[in-house]
Formats: sequence, structure tokens, C-alpha cells
Amino acid sequence: MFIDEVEIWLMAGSGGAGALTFRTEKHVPRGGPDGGDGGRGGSVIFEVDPNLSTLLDFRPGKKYRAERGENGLGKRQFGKHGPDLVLKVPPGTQIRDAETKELLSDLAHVPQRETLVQGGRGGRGNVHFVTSVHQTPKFAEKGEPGEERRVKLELKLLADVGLLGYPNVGKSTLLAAVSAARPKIADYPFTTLVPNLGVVRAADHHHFVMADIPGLIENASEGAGLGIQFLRHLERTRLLVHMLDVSGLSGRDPLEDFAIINRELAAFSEDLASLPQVVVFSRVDVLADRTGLVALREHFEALGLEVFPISSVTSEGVRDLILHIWTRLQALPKDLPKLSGVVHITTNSRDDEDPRRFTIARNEEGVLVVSGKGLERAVAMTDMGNEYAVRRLQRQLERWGVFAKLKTAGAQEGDSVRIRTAEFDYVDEDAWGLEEAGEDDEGDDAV
Ligand SMILES: Nc1nc2c(ncn2[C@@H]2O[C@H](COP(=O)(O)OP(=O)(O)OP(=O)(O)O)[C@@H](O)[C@H]2O)c(=O)[nH]1
Ligand SMILES: [Mg+2]
Repeated sequence: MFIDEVEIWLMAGSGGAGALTFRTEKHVPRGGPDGGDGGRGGSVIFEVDPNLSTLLDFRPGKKYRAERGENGLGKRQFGKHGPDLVLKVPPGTQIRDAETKELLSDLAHVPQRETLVQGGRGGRGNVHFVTSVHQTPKFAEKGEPGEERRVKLELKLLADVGLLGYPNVGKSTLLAAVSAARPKIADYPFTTLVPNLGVVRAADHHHFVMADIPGLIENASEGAGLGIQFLRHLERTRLLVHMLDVSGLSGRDPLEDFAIINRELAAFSEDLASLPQVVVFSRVDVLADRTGLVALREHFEALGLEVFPISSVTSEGVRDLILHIWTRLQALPKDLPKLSGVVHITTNSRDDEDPRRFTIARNEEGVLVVSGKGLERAVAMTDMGNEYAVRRLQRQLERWGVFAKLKTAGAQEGDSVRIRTAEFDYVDEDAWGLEEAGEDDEGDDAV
């Protein structure tokens, strides 16, 4: 088993900002508020695509971003939603949080789809903040930031194709020529001691996995040579590429080799012996005279087998072989990896977003850091450059019990308090003996 893995960033789009606008009419110098809402940001969604079999199309470290929502406009016009970004993955892909290693999603089957990071809500326009007292709210919400997350995609690869043949026929050389795998290659038998897997690209987005195992010899099924235990690695492949050395360098007879290996296969497993095979004549570049290949080829073709003369050294015939394999694979049933099924994403739960759920901790600089998803979101959606918006935030913090809890946590007059990127000084209102502040109670809303 071989694991294909890649780490990437997922960045959902932020919501668009709500508009801060007022109606303008000919004879009304300043009409009521009419700022529309911002659009929702796009989410990043994974979708199972049965035509994929590797993660090669993902660029390690790349940021995959969904678009942000558009801002709201005057006349109560909504901003457009940002489109979602849909990333396609092969069946069997598991997605983990890159830091915590928590399994976020197990994409086993078609047509499974999973949202990994949510786009931000659009900010509300100022029309939402009208109250009986304040008819002209002079602020609007910013859009909610999109979620971000670094994830690791993992795929356990099953080989689609197995390379079969006597030792030293050039199996590892072929794998190295068509994939990024770097198996050991040498001019003696049993160079390969453990199986190698490589991902072969037939065309853009068309890949298959090829396994190279140690060479087989007569009586392998009884333990000769390296034995037959490696044949297990070919059991779940769909197609065997049977390589025969036709160069004469080995002094062996390709027809005899073919018969011997097939006998060993049958002795190991009927299933394996009944897999379709493609015959490859290897090391043809060595032959000065190829007339002998004609009869050999006819022999295999009479058995209904396709024959490909190749040289991994000069590349002759290699491309044709790969394309043929790809075409054959399309027609063969695929054994999907058996996985546990859907794992539901445990984070992103709406419970975490209750602004009344937060924690307070003093960091090493003595700053009181207030953390909580809902609170942080409210801060992110506040336009800090707008005094009315800031005042509304203060009232919300009061209502959610932030000041009371700061006091319990031992906050002193003048302490710095931080919520996400916003920092302010703590003011102990009781110590000042301030009466209920009601004078700026405008445009509040029940969130
Ligand atoms: N001239 C020529 N030599 C080749 C070609 N393919 C492989 N060879 C050589 O043949 C020898 C054996 O190649 P390997 O790829 O190690 O053979 P193998 O089938 O993997 O051998 P085992 O791992 O021992 O089973 C090496 O010296 C290669 O350089 C070819 O197309 N042309
Ligand atoms: Mg080898």
C-alpha cells in the first residue's frame, strides 16, 4: 500500500459588506437608510470524482480560494454571492486538519460532497438597524470573514496495473521511465526486493497506478527465488503487463518464460491468472535484426493478446503502451477502496458560534484575550473606523456578558483587552459610579 498525500490551504470567501446608504430623492435632502446586504462568500467544497485516481493535480502548499461575496448597494440591493469552489478528488480520499490531524472527511463514494470551509455571511446593510428612536443608522456590518484551514489530503493507492515478468527483463526501468518512482535498476536478477508503485500520467487528469514487483521464476509458487508472496500485491490490480525480454541478452526463450510465469500465477491464484494481460517485448533497441519478432508477435496475437515492442531506453513504443493501458482500464471495473463511509465534520458547529460562549485568558504580555467564535465574528463584522458601529459592538459585548466576566476574571482599570484584532482598554464602570448609559442607544438589534 502506498499513500499519496498533499497539504493545501482552503480559504472560503468573505461575505460582502452591507451598504451604508440613504435614499436620495429630488425634494428630500436626506431620506431614510436603504443600504442592502452584502452577498455570502463562496465555500470550498470537495466532491468525489470516480474518474480520478490520484491527488497529482493538487499543488502542495497552494491556497485554494473561493471568491468573496459582493458588497451590498444602495436602494436595498443585495450583493451577489461568491461562487463556491468545488475541488474534485478520487474516491477514497481522506481529509485531515493539517495541524490537529483530526479526520474531517472521508470521501469514499460517489456522489459524496463535503463542505470543508464555509463562506462568510454577507454584512447587513444599514436598513436593518433602524429603530423607533433612530431612523438613520449611520453604520452597516462588514462581511463575515471566510473560514480558512490547512488540510492534508491522503489517498491510499491501489495499483491499477501490475508489471509481471522474469527477473532482469526491465520492469523497474519501465516504471522509472513513465513515473516519478525511482526503483533500483541493475543488470542482474532480483534487483527489486520490495514492490514499487508509481503514478503514471496518460494525459492531463488521466492517471493510473502501476506496481513493479520482484521478478518471478519457475517454481516461485513453491518458494523459489524471492517466492511468490509479492503476487499478493497484484491481486487487486485490474490489468497485468507481462514483460518478456526479446533482446536475446538473457539467453532465455520468451515463449517459455511466458508459459512458466502463467503456470506460477495459476498455482498462486485463479483470480490472478484470469486477469487480462498485455504482452510487452522489452529491450527491442538491442536487436539489430527484428525479423524474429514477427512470428513471436503472431503467436501472441493468435491467443488474443495485444503486443507492444518497447525500449525504455530510447522510449520507442512506450507512449503507445501507456495510452493502450489507459484505454483498457477505462473498460475494466474498478475495485473501490473499502472505507468506513462518511465522517461528519465535528467543527463548524453552530453551537460554537454562540457569542455568549467565550473564554478569557491573560497572555504573557498581560493582555486579556477574549476568545470565542461568535464574539470574534461580531468583531470581524464591525467597521472599526465607524464610531456608530463601534458603539453598537460595545453594547453587544455588554449584553453577552463580556464586561461582567472580565471583571470576574480580575480585570483592572486600564488593562488591555483583545478580541481577535480589536484591542481596547478595560474601563471599570462600577468604579466610576456611572449611571446607566442610555444616551447612545441607537440602532440596536436583537442578533
Ligand atoms: N538496452 C536496454 N536495456 C534495458 C532496457 N530496459 C531495461 N534495461 C536494462 O536491463 C537491466 C535490468 O533492468 P531492471 O529494470 O532492473 O529489470 P527488472 O525486470 O526490474 O529486474 P528485477 O528487479 O531483478 O526483476 C538493467 O541493466 C537495465 O538498464 C531497455 O529498454 N533497453
Ligand atoms: Mg526490478
